[in-house]
Amino acid sequence: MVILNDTIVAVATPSGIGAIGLIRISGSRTFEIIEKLLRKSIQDQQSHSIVLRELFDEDGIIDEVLLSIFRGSRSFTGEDTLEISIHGSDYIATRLVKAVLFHGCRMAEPGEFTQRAFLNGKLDLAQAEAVADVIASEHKFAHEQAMHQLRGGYSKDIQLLRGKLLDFTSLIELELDFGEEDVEFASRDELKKLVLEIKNRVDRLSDSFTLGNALKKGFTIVIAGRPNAGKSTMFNSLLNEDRAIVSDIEGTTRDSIEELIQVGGVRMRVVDTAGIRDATDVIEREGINRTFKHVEASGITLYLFDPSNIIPEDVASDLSTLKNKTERVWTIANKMDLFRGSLSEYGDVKAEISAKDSQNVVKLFERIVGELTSEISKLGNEIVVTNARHAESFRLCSVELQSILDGIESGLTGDLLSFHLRSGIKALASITGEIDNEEVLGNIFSKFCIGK
Ligand SMILES: Nc1nc2c(ncn2[C@@H]2O[C@H](COP(=O)(O)OP(=O)(O)OP(=O)(O)O)[C@@H](O)[C@H]2O)c(=O)[nH]1
Ligand SMILES: [Mg+2]
Repeated sequence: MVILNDTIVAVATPSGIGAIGLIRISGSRTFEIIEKLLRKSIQDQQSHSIVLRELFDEDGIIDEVLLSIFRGSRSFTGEDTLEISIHGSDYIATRLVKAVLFHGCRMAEPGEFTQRAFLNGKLDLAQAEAVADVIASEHKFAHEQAMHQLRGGYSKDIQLLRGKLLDFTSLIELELDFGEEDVEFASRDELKKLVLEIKNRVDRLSDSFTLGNALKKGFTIVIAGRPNAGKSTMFNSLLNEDRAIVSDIEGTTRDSIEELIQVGGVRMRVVDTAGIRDATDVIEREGINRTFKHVEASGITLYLFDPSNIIPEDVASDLSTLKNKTERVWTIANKMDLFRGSLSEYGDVKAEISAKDSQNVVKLFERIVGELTSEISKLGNEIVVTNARHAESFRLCSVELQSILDGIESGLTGDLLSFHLRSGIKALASITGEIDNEEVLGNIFSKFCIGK
């Protein structure tokens, strides 16, 4: 339960030594409390101004600080706020926080500043969640999506769709008021058209989650294939370092190794694995088990083969094993510096590389990024869903919309249609913030950092 009457304080910068540290205070008593630490008042200072002041507690001076002043609703939280820039010392931060606590502040909960912004109507819930995503973003894709959502994202769309559904609900509920009389204010044909249109949009958003989430978290690419296919060589070439042991002995790699790379603004987790074969050695067999586990969890599995050393039938058999475990498998012919024959018997070979000379390796990864991003744009959304809570709400909404479509076909009564409409609306509304469950709200903000 959030108590908005309290005035809260938090250190917004990470602990340790830094050039500057930032302490935030928000709430109705902000200025009253800071006055207690000042010898020269800031009463006359306007909102959105910065002043240099000395702060004191009973032991004397705490620090020389800059006070950024935000009065009234024109602040991030929508209430009186001070941002105090101090010298970046944990000692000063702790002593200052102690002083304001003494005069009536309370320590902020994680995310409480943002939660206040939400409760005071400065942000909707999807935007508030985007704040956490912006802070957490470590690569271009995650950052772009988070910024987009922070600036409104699909919030406006949702309002619009909700409004349309609500209009129809009112009409249907009006019919119910007429009781016995057989009136139909809400044209079922038009309702069907509208619901179809909205369902289409909602489904596309919902579908974008699998890929959106994978891209946000770091898309996993697993390099698999028989021993000596050149997997570790490719892995090293990609990282530009001698990360994995390479040798011409079959079964060199036993344990999987993974590293993070960035290509075209997308972060990827690349995994080099133990070569697949019927191993007799216990440890090697365990390594191969791990290979399959990684394949199962992969975004894309790159199946590497050396055409000079494997017949097409064996490639086909490896591919069918892999495709039983994961959806996307790309076949890659390696050691093309040695091979002079034709690859036509090997099925759909996505790329021809020479890992040893780093030929076409980066290009292959750029192509992967290209395909992933074009898949996203094919979904036709400006923005993809990267938040699991939103994805679930879209899915629930879609289920209700389907019930309406089925209901229209089967001549479902108005009261039941209205029930499904209301449930669908509720699912949409929960994305932007109409949530009647305090626990859910608390849970969302508890994942934030303190001071945000
Ligand atoms: N000519 C040529 N040799 C390559 C190429 N890629 C890898 N090799 C050689 O093939 C041998 C096996 O390479 P690795 O990278 O260890 O193969 P691997 O697939 O990791 O093998 P395991 O770890 O045993 O599963 C090494 O001698 C590499 O130098 C290539 O593109 N061209
Ligand atoms: Mg290897």
